[in-house]
Amino acid sequence: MSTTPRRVENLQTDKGKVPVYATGIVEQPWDDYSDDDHATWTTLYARQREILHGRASDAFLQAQDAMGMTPDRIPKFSDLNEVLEAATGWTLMGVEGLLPELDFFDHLANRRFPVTWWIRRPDQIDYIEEPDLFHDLFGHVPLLMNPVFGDYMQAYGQGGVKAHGIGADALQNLTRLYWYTVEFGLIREHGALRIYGSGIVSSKGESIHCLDSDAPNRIGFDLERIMRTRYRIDTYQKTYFVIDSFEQLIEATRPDFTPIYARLAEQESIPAGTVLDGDKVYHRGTGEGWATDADT
Ligand code: HBI
Ligand code: FE
Repeated sequence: MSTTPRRVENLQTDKGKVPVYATGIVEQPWDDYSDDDHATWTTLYARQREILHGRASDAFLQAQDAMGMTPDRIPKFSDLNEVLEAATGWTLMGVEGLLPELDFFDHLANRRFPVTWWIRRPDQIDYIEEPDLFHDLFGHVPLLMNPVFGDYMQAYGQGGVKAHGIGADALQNLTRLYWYTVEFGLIREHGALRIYGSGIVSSKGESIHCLDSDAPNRIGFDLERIMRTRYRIDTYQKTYFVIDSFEQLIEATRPDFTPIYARLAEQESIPAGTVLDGDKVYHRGTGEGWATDADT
C-alpha cells in the first residue's frame, strides 16, 4: 500500500464542519487500493462469512447484508454512509489508525465511527496487531445499523468523554466494558451462544475458539463485574461475557457511572481467568493453554 492519503482539512458534514483532529482524518483513497488490497478483503470476507455461519449472531449477519457489504471489492465509505446514515444516523470516516481516547470517544458521542483507511498486507492475512480496515469495517461497522446497538455505541462515547474527565481508573473500567462487549462479546440467541464482538468476528481463530474450545469461561453479563475484570491483548480471551440482548447493554449504560466508578475504586481488579461465586456460569473453562503472565 503506497498511498499517502490526502488529509481532509475540514471534514464537511451535514452537521457542519467537523474540526480535524491532529490524529489524521483522511478521505478513503479508494481509487488507490491495489489488486492485492481488494484480494485481501475478498479472501478475509469470504473466509469469515463461511466460519461465522451458525456462529455469529443473526443481528450481525443481517446488518452486514443490509449494508450491501460483499466480498467483491473493498466497500466505499461513501456508499456505506448513504445506507448507514439513513438507518441510524451513524457515519464512517477514514482515519490513520488508533486515535487518542478522547478523540475516539468524541467521535462515537457524535455518531461518527473512525475506520482505518488501509488494509493489512497479504502476509498479515491471519493476524495483525493493530486494527486495520478489515477489523473496523467488517467487524465494527455492521452493528451500527442496529438501532439499539447504535445507541449503545453513542452512549459509550458519551460515557468515555465523561470518564476522561474523571480519571484513569474510570477510563480503565470503561475500557474493560468496551473490551468485553463491543470487541469480544457473546450474545444468547435462540437459546445458543452467538458472537457479536468485532475483535472475534474479524479473527478466524477466535471465531472458532470462543464457542468451540473448553478452555475459556463463558459467563453472564454483569456490568460492574466486567468493569473489574482484567483482559488479554495478546492472546484469545480467557473469559467471554454473554448478554441476553442489546437492550440489556443499553439498559446497563443508562445510569450515571460516577457512583459506580467510586464503588469500583474500592474493589480489587479480577484476573481475566477467574470465576466468582456470584457468576452466572454458562461454561467454566479448563484454562488449557492460558498465558500465565499478567493480564492487562
Ligand atoms: N481509535 N480508531 C480507533 N479505533 C478504536 O477502536 C479505538 C481507538 N482509540 C482508543 C480505543 N479504541 C480504545 O482505547 C477504546 O477503549 C477507547
Ligand atoms: Fe476494534
